[in-house]
Amino acid sequence: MGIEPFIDRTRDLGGDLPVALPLLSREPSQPEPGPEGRRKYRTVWISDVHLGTRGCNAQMLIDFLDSVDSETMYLVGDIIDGWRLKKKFYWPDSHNDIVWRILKRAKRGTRIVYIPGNHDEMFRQFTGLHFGGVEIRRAAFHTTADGRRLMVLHGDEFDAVMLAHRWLAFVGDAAYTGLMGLNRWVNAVRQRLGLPYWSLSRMAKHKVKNAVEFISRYEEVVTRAAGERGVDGVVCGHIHTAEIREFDGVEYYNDGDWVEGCTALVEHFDGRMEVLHWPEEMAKREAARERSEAEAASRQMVRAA
Ligand SMILES: [Mn+2]
Repeated sequence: MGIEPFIDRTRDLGGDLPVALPLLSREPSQPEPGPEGRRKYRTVWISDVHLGTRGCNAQMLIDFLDSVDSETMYLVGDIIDGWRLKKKFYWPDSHNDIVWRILKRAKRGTRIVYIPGNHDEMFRQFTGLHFGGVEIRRAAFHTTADGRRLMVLHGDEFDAVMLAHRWLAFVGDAAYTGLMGLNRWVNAVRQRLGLPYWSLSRMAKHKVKNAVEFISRYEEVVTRAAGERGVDGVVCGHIHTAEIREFDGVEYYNDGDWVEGCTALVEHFDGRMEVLHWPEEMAKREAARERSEAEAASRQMVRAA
């Protein structure tokens, strides 16, 4: 089955903009450091941030945005969780800080393409429009530095095709919310103990056979559909599982999420693609800082002796 019927599907979504919009003009609560000294990539893809929910690891995403820059940035859906916001308003300053940083980035000249997902589908009605330098698209085509053509879409287009959507049923239900709560609690304790972030749900998913099968099937369905479309690969999000793989010569990229794994997909200036696991990047940076501090201390000791 091709992707076309899903992309061209239009729906009457009504006019319910998230209540969060008026907050965008506020200054950030955490001042943004200057863009100099950031790691620069040609392209960055992030998705499934779920702003407006407690599950969002906002602090880690702020750290990512303050450490990484790119020429183009794709927001691959489920950035703001409109479903949850409608039920219960939850919008801490850190979530505002993220929106502020993204808009600031657009102002500085980064090309930002926002492809709404199923949780922020209220933005799909604005497809083709620009807001504060952010382009809203239903899907996009990206050409890498080495000339590969990639189709970029959120990925919920395939929910209807995935007949055995056991994992998605799980994602939607209370068990998932409970697991996320446990994940937050475990990490609060770990942080107090000075331990790095660790994703409980990521481990759980790898242990549950059904989840593993679902993810693998999803990856294949999406990639085959993209292959029929004649592109070299596809970039999506939606299933909260970062991955780089290939099916019959067609590439599959998933940028993961900022609820569980805290990952981004990046394209280097030579076209090489990589998944950045931000908790690991933060731990590496912390270790390097400790090492240099220890070296400085030992140098001082030598000097004193
Ligand atoms: Mn989604």
